[in-house]
Amino acid sequence: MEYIIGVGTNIDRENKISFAVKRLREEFKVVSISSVYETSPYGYQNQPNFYNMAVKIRSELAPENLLSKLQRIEKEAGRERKMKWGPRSLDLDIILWEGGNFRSENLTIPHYDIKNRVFFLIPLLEIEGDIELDGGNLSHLANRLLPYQSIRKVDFSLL
Ligand code: A4P
Ligand code: MG
Repeated sequence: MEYIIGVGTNIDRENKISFAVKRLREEFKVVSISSVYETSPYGYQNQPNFYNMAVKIRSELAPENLLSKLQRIEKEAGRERKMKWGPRSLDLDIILWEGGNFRSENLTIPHYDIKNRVFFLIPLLEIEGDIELDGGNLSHLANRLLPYQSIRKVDFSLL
């Protein structure tokens, strides 16, 4: 199964983004990776800018099992769950998967807020092209938000 993972960090972000890509490469077959983007905080505003990117992986794991594995990687990166929408060392979200819709008590795919977050839409557009989501295609959804959420590509090389 192919999955698109959203990677986000705003604490020690250069190291955490490199760590995330390294660990995803160790655990899964990485099919493609987006650029790294610097983004303004969404939700709670009084916190540092984020680095965000998307990574497409292939895995035999079912969605719930993949989520557990991603949460282990977040933990390795020192993630503590303190505050909703607050600063985080590493957040790994499942944005989309090949299987269409998935819903359980602790997991919803596509990500519940995908349409409102430029930091998901733009990296996704880079990897998948201008695909259609429920509600419009990626470029249409992103263009609507770009006046309010800033995003810029970072010159950051992932070895
Ligand atoms: N969960 C449900 N669906 C999913 C999914 N598709 N992928 C559940 C991953 N997890 C999913 O997430 C809470 C629970 O969501 C998980 O235990 C899982 O069972 P969390 O990461 O533990 O907690 P959180 O991140 O503090 O809360 P929340 O509501 O998920 O926050 P968000 O939505 O992740 O927002 N601004 C910028 N620019 N860039 C960012 O990356 N991130 C956030 C965090 C806020 N603002 C941001 C960014
Ligand atoms: Mg999360």
